[in-house]
Amino acid sequence: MSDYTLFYFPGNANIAPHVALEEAGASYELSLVDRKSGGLRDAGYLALNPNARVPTLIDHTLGDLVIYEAAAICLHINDRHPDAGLLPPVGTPERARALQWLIWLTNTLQAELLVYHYPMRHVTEDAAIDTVRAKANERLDSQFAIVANALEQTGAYLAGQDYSIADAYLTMLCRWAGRLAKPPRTYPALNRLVDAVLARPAVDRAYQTEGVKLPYVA
Ligand SMILES: N[C@@H](CCC(=O)N[C@@H](CS)C(=O)NCC(=O)O)C(=O)O
Repeated sequence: MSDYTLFYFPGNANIAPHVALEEAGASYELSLVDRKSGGLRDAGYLALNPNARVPTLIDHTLGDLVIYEAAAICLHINDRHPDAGLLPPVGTPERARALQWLIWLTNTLQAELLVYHYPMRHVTEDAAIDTVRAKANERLDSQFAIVANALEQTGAYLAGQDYSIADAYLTMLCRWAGRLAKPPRTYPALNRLVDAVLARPAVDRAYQTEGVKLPYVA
């Protein structure tokens, strides 16, 4: 049996944890949760993740520990594979930056992208959908500008000169934002980062296995 099972749907929030598993050279298997046929609300899946969201990870090396939240899964994989280079060393400025960005990505940029993609969940009248999406788009524009500006300051990657799992997380979110009026790749710093992340063999393997089509990020 593999050490981990990752529940996923192609291109969803699982792709950063999937990259983490690949970078770590971990022994894992994937389990498709078919969103289109109600898989997220299947009783068996809800017992693992009552949020009815992907991803969920089972860590078979820890008594079948079940863990959800994509960023938490990335951190957990880093803890289990400390030599995989997923995060800078503990106690360094680079580590602090990587953590800051990983948390910001999940609780700010990702949350806003969900409003943008699911505006209907935030209205009582369909007539308000366009306004909700437009306001989300405005906030996303300023958030992508913030992270692009930070990348200009820190160098190649979010934590500094070296890649971390936060960069794979950002790349996942850039992909979800490809249809914004001002797509992430229009910022030179984001364009460079996305290219650098996608050139990593571990990233390519994760995207290909999930069947996410090239060029991955528009
Ligand atoms: N905070 C969660 C969010 C996960 C999430 O929203 N996943 C989406 C796919 S990208 C999902 O399962 N959506 C199902 C739905 O919204 O009904 C995480 O980061 O793991």
